[in-house]
Amino acid sequence: MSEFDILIVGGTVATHECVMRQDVAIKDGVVAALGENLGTAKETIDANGLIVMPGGIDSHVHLAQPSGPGITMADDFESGTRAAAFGGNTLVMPFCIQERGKGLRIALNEYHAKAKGKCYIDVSFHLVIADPNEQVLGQELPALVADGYTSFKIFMTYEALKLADREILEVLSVARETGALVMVHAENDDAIRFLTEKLERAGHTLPTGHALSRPIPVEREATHRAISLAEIIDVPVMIVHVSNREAMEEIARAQARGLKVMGETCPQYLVLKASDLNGLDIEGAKLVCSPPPRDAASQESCWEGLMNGTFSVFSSDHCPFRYNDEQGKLFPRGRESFRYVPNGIPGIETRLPILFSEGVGKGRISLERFVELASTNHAKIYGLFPRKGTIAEGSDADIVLWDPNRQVRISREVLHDACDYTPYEGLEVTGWPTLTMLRGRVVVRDGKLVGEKSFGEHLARERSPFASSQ
Ligand code: DUC
Ligand code: ZN
Ligand code: ZN
Repeated sequence: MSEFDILIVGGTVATHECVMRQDVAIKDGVVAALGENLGTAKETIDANGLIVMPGGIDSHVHLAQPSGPGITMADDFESGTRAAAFGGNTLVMPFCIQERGKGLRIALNEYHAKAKGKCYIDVSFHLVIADPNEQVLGQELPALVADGYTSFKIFMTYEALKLADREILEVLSVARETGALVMVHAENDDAIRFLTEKLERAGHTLPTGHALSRPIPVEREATHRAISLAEIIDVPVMIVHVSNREAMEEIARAQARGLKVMGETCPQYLVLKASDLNGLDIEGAKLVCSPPPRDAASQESCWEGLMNGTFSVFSSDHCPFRYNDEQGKLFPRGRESFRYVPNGIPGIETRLPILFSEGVGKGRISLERFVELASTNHAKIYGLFPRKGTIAEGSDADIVLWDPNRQVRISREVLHDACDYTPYEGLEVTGWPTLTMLRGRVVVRDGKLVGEKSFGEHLARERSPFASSQ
């Protein structure tokens, strides 16, 4: 009788702490042992020449999200988790969005119904609070945090989602009382509206106008305000999708003052630029996302934040809309003004290859830091460590085999989401996942989907150890 279910042999195990030649033994879906000459198993996987790393965790994705009348998000849970698995991920954290006038439980029921039986990898929802009324603040949120929904996202912009400062303070207070972690989309809504109308009056209605309507001070001011509001309540906060130096410096300054402020950045801020939209006419819609990509100096700033620890997570902000589709980027009113172009870009499958290739491959970050930004810190910050985010005895056998030498030219044809384009078309990367395993079950092997869409589960999470103000 074999001792173990699976042995992964001959690989180099990389965690956030160390990189070491080790074999990995798996039994009953968890890591049972690490070392050499571990014994016998029913199946042996050869990892010679490969990195054996914890499965990627993408703590910021949008799947099957209602996005306004006449607009449909490209990915549901099936295609989104499939693409994520191909990209070396074993867990994604999508948003469950409250509709104003409705409760969060209702929203959760709807999202769970959409996800049930459709997930190739694990999922865990963040709650987006769009209507912080008494019932939501006093009853629903405390009960939901106790049920394992331990993070919220709030928006400072978008008509249907934005909260006033007073409401933000209320949500932050509930977070402090319940131990939840609040993620903030920080952009100044009034400034965006003012600039959008001005650009429209001047006839600047093409997608290039999108970036002009959301210049860096729009993000910097809101970041500063979000941090100040969190300081007033004395509660930690996570500023998501940071795109530039000025917003990053607000976070770094707060951290230097001892505040628990965390930051996230995303691939689009490392490899895309606002100027990529120039000359694209309506095709620039492919790159419309918020905050917008900036310039080369901003890209370097975001790298700096990843290297020096100002940013603790690197997420995709996958928010996919098909391009050649009237329910997507070519929504008819988008020709009237950029303001009607669905906001968001795909990237769930390309996040890790871009970070590895541009980061580890170009000597900007170590392999340990790659693992931390790709997986471990997401698990730690969102209450799942050490079950997730590492390869250690007792942790879930969520494991990715990574070929550090595989060269891929990113193009629509090599990806597995339901979009019809990638904003990273033509980008050459070195480093690609060759096998993705969820709790000891192989989901993707050598470019083939071998898992089932019943493999993934929704995970309740512990409170974030980073959410306490102590
Ligand atoms: N915010 C997100 O987090 N994702 C896509 C669009 C947006 O504004
Ligand atoms: Zn956002
Ligand atoms: Zn997002």
